[in-house]
Amino acid sequence: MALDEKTIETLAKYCEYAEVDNYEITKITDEYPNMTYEDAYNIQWKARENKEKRGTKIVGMKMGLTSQAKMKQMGVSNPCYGYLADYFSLEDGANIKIDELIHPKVEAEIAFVLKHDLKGPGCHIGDVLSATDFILPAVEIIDSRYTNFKFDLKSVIADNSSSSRYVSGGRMRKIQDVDLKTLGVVMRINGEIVQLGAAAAVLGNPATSIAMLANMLSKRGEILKAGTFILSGAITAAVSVKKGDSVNVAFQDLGSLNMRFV
Ligand code: 0L1
Ligand code: MG
Repeated sequence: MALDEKTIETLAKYCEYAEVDNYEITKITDEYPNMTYEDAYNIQWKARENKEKRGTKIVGMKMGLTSQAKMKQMGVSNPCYGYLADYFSLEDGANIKIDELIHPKVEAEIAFVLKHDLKGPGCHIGDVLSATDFILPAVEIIDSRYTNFKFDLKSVIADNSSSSRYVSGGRMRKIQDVDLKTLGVVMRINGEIVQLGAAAAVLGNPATSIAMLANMLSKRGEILKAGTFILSGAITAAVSVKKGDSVNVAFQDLGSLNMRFV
């Protein structure tokens, strides 16, 4: 740990205020190049705590940077996680106010809802399959607070892994009824196909991502409780959206999701 408690608190406010009031900030490693990954998660957890003190409910978790392509692009070998606040959640068919966001991008994901607790270390895919109540389709809207969506891994962790909004709904399924690796998605914007993908893009199998999250959380003595909603990571590349765009994502066996940026 390189940062003291006061600096953690200051940086938590720096990132969280930018998220709430949607403005761009300079990445924090510019000023604190020696900060550690532990510092970065301390900043994220402090911002989360501050939200909860103000009455915001934390409704789930997300994994980010789960594809080899994204990790390679950032020069890192590990994914990252973030939390989902109550106001991030939007219904299928939502009109999403783009003026409340900075430079949003959409990505297709599978959401898991747990029926049993998951606890690391040593959590593996078998534990995830038996602890999952159901899965359902989701579209994550990521929105880095950093200027031009440019950051390094420590800065993005502190910024809650670019979490912003998500749409979920569609058809829920028991996990044993789908082939999680070959599950295909087609993303259209304004009717045009912009992304195609298979869920194996997420660490070979999205359930692996959930196990990894449980193991990462165990380093802080945290667990994934029964009932937790988790975004497992992007199946497609993230695509920028602008005012007026209509997004449709069709998921094999899970129905489709729609949203419009207004
Ligand atoms: O959900 C994600 O994969 C995003 C993680 C943070 C990096 C980014 O904003 O691209
Ligand atoms: Mg994501």
